[in-house]
Amino acid sequence: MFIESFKVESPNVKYTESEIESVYNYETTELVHENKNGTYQWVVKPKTVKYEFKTNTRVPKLGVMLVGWGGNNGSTLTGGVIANREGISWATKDKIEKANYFGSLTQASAIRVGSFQGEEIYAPFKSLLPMVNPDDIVFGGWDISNLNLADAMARAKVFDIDLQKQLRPYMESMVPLPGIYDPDFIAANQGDRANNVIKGTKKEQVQQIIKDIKEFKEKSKVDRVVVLWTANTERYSNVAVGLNDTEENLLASLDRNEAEISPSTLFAIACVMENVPFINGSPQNTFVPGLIDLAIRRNSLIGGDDFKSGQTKMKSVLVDFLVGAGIKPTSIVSYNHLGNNDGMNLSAPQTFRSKEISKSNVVDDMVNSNAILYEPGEHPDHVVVIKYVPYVGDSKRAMDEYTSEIFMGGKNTIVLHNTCEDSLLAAPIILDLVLLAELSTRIQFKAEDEGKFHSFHPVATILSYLTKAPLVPPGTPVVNALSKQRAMLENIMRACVGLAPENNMILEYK
Ligand code: NAI
Ligand code: DG6
Repeated sequence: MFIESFKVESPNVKYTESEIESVYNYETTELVHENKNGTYQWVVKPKTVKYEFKTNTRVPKLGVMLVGWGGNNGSTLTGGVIANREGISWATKDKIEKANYFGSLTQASAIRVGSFQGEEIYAPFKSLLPMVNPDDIVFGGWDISNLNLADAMARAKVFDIDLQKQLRPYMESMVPLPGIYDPDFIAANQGDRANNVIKGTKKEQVQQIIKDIKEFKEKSKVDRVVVLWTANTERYSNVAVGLNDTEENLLASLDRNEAEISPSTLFAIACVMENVPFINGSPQNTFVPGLIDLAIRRNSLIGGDDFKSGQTKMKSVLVDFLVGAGIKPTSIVSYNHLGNNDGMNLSAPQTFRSKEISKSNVVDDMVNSNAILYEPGEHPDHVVVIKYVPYVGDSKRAMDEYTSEIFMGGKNTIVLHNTCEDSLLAAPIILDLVLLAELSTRIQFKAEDEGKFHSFHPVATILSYLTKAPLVPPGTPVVNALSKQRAMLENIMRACVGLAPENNMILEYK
């Protein structure tokens, strides 16, 4: 059965006019490596830590500024939200389609709330905590190409033509602000697009971005702004002592107009200075150590990297399943071709390298979790290939071969072929990223030994379900397995309303 909403009634939960307060017992373990009579042994001690959560229930009017607004993802997301808001339907050769938010964890997935008379009861994911309704988001942003969003949507060739015609009047007046163009960081084949660029030194460019955010906030009368990078993949920037290794060095490099500060890092600096959440949807190392320092010191949310949309999402499910089943993946070969502007930009070796890195490390945690299968340091062969084939446009074709060792020397090969419009996968993920980033800024918590409530760590690991290479604070484990990432997010949200984590034990029926 499906219910639309629910309220928790418990001595541990209080709903006030502006907050949900919950007391939550976090059941965890403490590990000790003990010397008992000359032999070391691991001792695991169950431990309960009392936490208090406070969620501000006043949902702000949210502005979302996209860097790369006129790209395939930017125009598809903007058009998709307008279509939902306006209740647009359109004819295809198959049927009449209606706008939806399929592919969005927050808008189109469900959580189990319990059982009632022998039946499992589910509710929308978004019913857990008050969240911004995506229909109410005001969009804005930057692009190095000056096309208005209606023309950008036509250039992207993602939506059916009947839908494009209906969206055009809403999108014609939306024009991206000039972006920061630095040809050293993206493929040379993007040069023709760059007709809308901010001039000046890097410091002046940062100041301009700050001004843009302030003006957007004022003009669109939004309470909060989230900025998300969905612009071209950049090459990695060098990380070097004295350049960007600390906050001081990064800011000094900015003063010196140092060439090696990438446009995405400049956008991120501007956002951190303004205390505006900044999310990186591309694979490059925008978050150089100095920027992470800056964000931590200013307690300003940063999250990333690289949307986890298709091939990698499958990988973080399939390898988790294989390794979890005691099967040993030994070779993973991932090939894809696509023909959109992203594919064209990735056809340059330096930008491809950024994508190769983010796509290659996504099974490490699963492999490292099972020493019955893998020797220390052993890893499956993992190859990533991307080719640009203009004809297929946004419709990406991904082919994967997983070879594993099974019982008694047997081999198992699984082959997947996945065809899908890339931007239709990415747009709902962008939506989730901005909605969850905003929500997380309204949550405060403290453990029993902490005096004061505080927000989540500014490096937002809570967003990791949505990214290929989750950015984590220094010294924190990276989790790539999709089901663990989802459980983490859902269970933290459940804790905020005093619900136990979903443990799937269903003991009442055993
Ligand atoms: P796109 O090439 O269609 O759009 C990128 C836009 O960014 C372009 O309009 C370009 O003019 C603009 N741009 C480039 N540099 C800029 C700058 N410095 N400032 C402002 N605007 C700038 O690409 P698409 O398909 O929208 O993808 C965007 C990013 O998302 C790419 O980096 C891609 O690798 C990443 N991504 C996409 C996924 C997908 O499934 N579509 C999944 C994972 C990541
Ligand atoms: C080619 O791989 C283009 C990329 O931008 C991908 O579409 C994007 O990284 C999605 O990756 P994945 O592995 O989640 O499908």
